[in-house]
Amino acid sequence: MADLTLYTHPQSRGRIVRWMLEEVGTPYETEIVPYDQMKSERYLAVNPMGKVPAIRHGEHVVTECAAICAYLADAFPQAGLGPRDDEKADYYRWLFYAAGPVEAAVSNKAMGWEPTPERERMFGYGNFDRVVAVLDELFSLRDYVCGDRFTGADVYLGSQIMFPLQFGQLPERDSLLRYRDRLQGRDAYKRAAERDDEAQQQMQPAQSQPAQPQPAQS
Ligand SMILES: N[C@@H](CCC(=O)N[C@@H](CS)C(=O)NCC(=O)O)C(=O)O
Repeated sequence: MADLTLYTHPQSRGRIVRWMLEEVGTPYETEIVPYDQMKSERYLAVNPMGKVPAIRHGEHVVTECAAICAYLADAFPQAGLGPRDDEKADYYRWLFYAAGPVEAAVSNKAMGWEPTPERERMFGYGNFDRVVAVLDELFSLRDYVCGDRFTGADVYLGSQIMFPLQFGQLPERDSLLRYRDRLQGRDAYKRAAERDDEAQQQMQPAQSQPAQPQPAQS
């Protein structure tokens, strides 16, 4: 029995962590948590937020996709997914940028809401267009978060770009499409997607529920 368990749902951000686990290449078990059981006492004991994904590694539980990606890169250094010393600045900078400003900007916009120009200064992301422009410039100048080498930060930032592109929540800038294509060409990405697609097919319709924010209807 592996001492690493992924708690996930195939229609969720759990896909990010599945991809990271496939990049790491270590054995793990999967426990699918249906949406109607995420607030069960049993699962709240794993993640008191009642959300997936989470991992259990030995005695440790880690939640939050970005933290899980960083944790796995550290815990399995042989996979080479953590930053070298000269990559740390970019790695941490853009990992946290993805988990904070990018996620907030995209999800607020997808819900049909943006701060007014007078209130932008109160929001960590300022405004959606600026976040897009920063990402566009970043990937116009480099192939991966840390330059020319793929790391765990690409699993997370890449996912924060790929999911919104898929749902029409980010503009299709050439730089972002090229980055997406590089990431989606990876064997580990394809393996992870196959496993989640299979898990999805095996679920009863009642257990399956899209978790992506849907654009507000006007
Ligand atoms: N900040 C968390 C977000 C996790 C999250 O919102 N997961 C959604 C699925 S994508 C969920 O579990 N929703 C179920 C619920 O809130 O009841 C992370 O990055 O892991």
